[in-house]
Amino acid sequence: MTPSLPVLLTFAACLSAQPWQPPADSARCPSKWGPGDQRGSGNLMSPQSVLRAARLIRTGTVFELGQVLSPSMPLFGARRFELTTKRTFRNPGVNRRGSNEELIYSEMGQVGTQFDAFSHQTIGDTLYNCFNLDDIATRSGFTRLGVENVGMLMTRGVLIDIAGLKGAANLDAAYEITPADLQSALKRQNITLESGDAILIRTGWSRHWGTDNARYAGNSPGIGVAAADWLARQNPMLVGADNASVEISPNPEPKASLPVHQIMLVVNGIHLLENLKLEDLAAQSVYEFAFVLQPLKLQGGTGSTVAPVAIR
Ligand code: UVW
Repeated sequence: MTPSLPVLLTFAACLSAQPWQPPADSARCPSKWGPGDQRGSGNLMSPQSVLRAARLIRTGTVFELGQVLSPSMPLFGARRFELTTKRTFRNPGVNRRGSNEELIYSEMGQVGTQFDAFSHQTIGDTLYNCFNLDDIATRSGFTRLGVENVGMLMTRGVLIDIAGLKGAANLDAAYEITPADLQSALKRQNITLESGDAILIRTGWSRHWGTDNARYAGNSPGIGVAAADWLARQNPMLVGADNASVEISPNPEPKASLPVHQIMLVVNGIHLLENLKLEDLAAQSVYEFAFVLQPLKLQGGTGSTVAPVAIR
């Protein structure tokens, strides 16, 4: 018996409702940047990307996109941040020079506004470009894909204001940003994406940072699998957002754990940037700017706390 159209459609709907499955290693490696490549989307950094960004600087206005690091910021899982001031000594010289410093106990790779390197996430036992976890992970850092390989990034930045599109202070916690949302927001802002952009997505969720940390660190809106696939096809230098994980969390598919992390970092070699401050850019309708970021040179680190800037 030939199945009816509704039966076929239901079957198709069931298929599309399957949780995202990572591609086989053979389907994603070597990466488009070649066997052994460790830089992924960082390869889009070039003198041309710097000049392209510099041409967007018109007024010299700087927007700081990084959150302040403190023990009272939202922290995920067992992550922590402690800063102990060391009032060290008063020097014996006639000029009475005193000296102060601090000891920080933290995961400097994964707190605050944070940049994810490719050693941060795996699909099973392999990472970006199919480096094997056991081959590159040591007790004192990763021998490949460490954040020290990234270096300075400067490129055209684009804000995609989804909260603005929806006329909301922030998206609802369970809101999954779709490709249609991204496209509608870009159209509303009269802007198009270009290869090599730093794409920053505003959900409005950062308004809970420091005011309601439990809410900030709980369920949060963000891009879903379809939007991540669409963004990856735009060939960005990085994708960031004003929430904890860039993606919707938890994923609407309960069997999927942060699939966008794998789509971006592992499958496509695209860096993620989390916990951004985007309110000032949105308030002033600054949608295109020079974007500058340099991760800490933590040898073998999985990421870096950062203080990126937008300049227009
Ligand atoms: C989250 O903790 C949500 O993401 P990441 O591990 O990238 O910080």
